[in-house]
Amino acid sequence: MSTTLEELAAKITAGRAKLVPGLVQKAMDEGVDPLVILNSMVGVMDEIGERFQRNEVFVPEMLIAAKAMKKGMEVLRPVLTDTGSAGCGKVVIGTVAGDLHDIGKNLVAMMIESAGFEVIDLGVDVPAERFAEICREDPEVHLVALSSLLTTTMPAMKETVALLNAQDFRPRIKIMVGGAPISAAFAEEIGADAYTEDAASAAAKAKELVA
Ligand code: B1M
Repeated sequence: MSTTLEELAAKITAGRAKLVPGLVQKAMDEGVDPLVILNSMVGVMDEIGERFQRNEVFVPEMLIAAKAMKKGMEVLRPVLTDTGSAGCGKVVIGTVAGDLHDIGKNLVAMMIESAGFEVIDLGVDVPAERFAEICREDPEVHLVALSSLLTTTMPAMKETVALLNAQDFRPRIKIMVGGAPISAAFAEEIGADAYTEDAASAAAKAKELVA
């Protein structure tokens, strides 16, 4: 008999979005740690990415699985972001221009929020100037968090950091970057202040940067 997590993985893979929230809730009711549930769902996306690379699934399958995972994250969100406070200041987050991936960015936003920040989420495919505009308009923004999942959008991340680095407000903000193709070396090369590998370390780094 399959466990709830196995059933959850199967439903995400099949893109059965309506069934996913109930299974996430069931796993929680059975006492499974929410972080274990989250990691299990992330593992499903990794598996789908590998199958995509082997031409075993295509964009529509990736898309429906992503939608199903997002439904599951809605159930986990209140559990993972239980502080509700905004004592650490404001963070602007977004996926850079040309890039539509938002699951990782949403996770980073959730973790940063639960670390006590107010998060302004600009969404996906965000032009460089939009990040600059928000920082210019809101003096309470002290951190900009940029996500990129595609090697082809790494140049957009570079352009965004370059634009932010050229602004008068630059001394007031820190810039943090991340996403699967990003590395600490790339972050340094483009003039960002920090790189982190995952959502949990992004939240810890955010606190460190604005302390
Ligand atoms: Co796309 N896709 N995709 N995709 N997709 C990848 C990224 C890919 C690796 C798949 C593969 O080939 N194995 C590949 C990129 C290859 C490359 O560039 N090297 C790829 C491709 C090629 C594409 C298209 C070009 C496909 C096509 O059209 N031919 C296309 C591009 C569209 C575009 O953006 N312009 C495309 C489209 C899509 C969908 C729209 C169908 C869908 C996204 C839906 C959505 O996000 N709403 C999708 C999906 C789902 C994936 C995979 C399967 C899963 C991504 C995901 O959500 N992972 C992905 C394969 C994979 O990642 N294994 C793939 C789970 C998520 C929790 O992890 O986002 O890595 P991740 O986030 C992590 C860390 O990276 C980090 O923390 C997060 C959590 O711990 N992190 C940060 C992320 N941002 C951070 C910021 C930080 C710090 C850490 O600080 C600010």
